[in-house]
Amino acid sequence: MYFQKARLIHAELPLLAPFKTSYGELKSKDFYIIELINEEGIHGYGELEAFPLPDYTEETLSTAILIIKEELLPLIAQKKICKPEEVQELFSWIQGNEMAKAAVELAVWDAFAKMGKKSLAKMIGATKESIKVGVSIGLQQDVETLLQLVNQYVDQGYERVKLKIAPNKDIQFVEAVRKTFPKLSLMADANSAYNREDFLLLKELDQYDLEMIEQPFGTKDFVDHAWLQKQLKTRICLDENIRSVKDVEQAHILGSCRAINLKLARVGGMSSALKIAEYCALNKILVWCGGMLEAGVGRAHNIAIAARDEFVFPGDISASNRFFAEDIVTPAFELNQGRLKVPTNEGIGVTLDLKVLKKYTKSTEEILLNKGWS
Ligand code: OSB
Ligand code: MG
Repeated sequence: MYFQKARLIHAELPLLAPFKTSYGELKSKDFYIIELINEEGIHGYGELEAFPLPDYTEETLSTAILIIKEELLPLIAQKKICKPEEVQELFSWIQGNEMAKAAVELAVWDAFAKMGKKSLAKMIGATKESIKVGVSIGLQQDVETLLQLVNQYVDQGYERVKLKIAPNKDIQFVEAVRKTFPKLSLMADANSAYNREDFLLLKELDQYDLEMIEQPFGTKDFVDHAWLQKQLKTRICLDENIRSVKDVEQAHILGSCRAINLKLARVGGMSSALKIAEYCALNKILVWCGGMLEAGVGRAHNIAIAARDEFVFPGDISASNRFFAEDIVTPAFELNQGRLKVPTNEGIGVTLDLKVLKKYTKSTEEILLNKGWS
């Protein structure tokens, strides 16, 4: 496959409510859609999921779009691509920049699935027709507001609830939710807000029958997480630490965690994610699909991988209306008895809703890629 043109669509969707974590707050979802068009006129789509600030990981929207324009698209432009697995190799000399790589690589996967007239889910070996999903709830002002929200999401059918926690917004909040919902599948995500000195507090969380505690320590703290995991009965789940299958191997050998939040964007795309899912299944690490407040294109990619057999635990893949008044794809993703349907149409299985997209588009840039193929 030769790609002839790329289109970079910069859009910003307002969030229905601000999303607050231990490191900051988002009021809107600012993102790019990377559209690649091949010689047969097939369009592949990827979503650039980096955030505006380098607070979740090092990348930002501006650094990622720069890497895409200056490094990744020229690599794509120079080469006939015979299968999507080649892209990871093609990009491998570039250190880091996983979200930039993923946005382009996932567009290539979509194009290949469409060329083969298969859904992306089928193409990557997924078998499920629908997937169980959970919801991630940001930090709230007070316990009452949080309880109301949990109640609302449980009523809507979400089977698993993740609470963001941060110093002084932890035990009290987790305890209240656990008391009110004794049977709920519940977990907490700290986004690196703690360190070894918070041991007693983290040990206290051990009593609330949580599914897991996600990323309590720093984004490079494999040893500290291993130290903590040995002293907790609750699973530790790593998110920010994991950028590749090598990181998962390191975590496994050190005993840093018993679960992995797998995000396509954070690990550089589908090829890397598939390796991680397989490694986790083989080594009995619970692997599940995380989220980045994605718009519809990113959400569609998440659903495809979450439809594989390794993913038994509900992902952070809520319906489009959990975050947005309207989504940029059609059909939008709807919750049905705690599940989302896995699209069966070709590729990601949804198409851009151009009317909605246009309303939220800030700029569009077209880049010609046919500059001498080899
Ligand atoms: O840590 O998983 C996280 C959102 C933005 C950045 C990091 C995280 C999250 C979430 C939301 O938890 C997951 C979702 O998209 O539903
Ligand atoms: Mg997380």
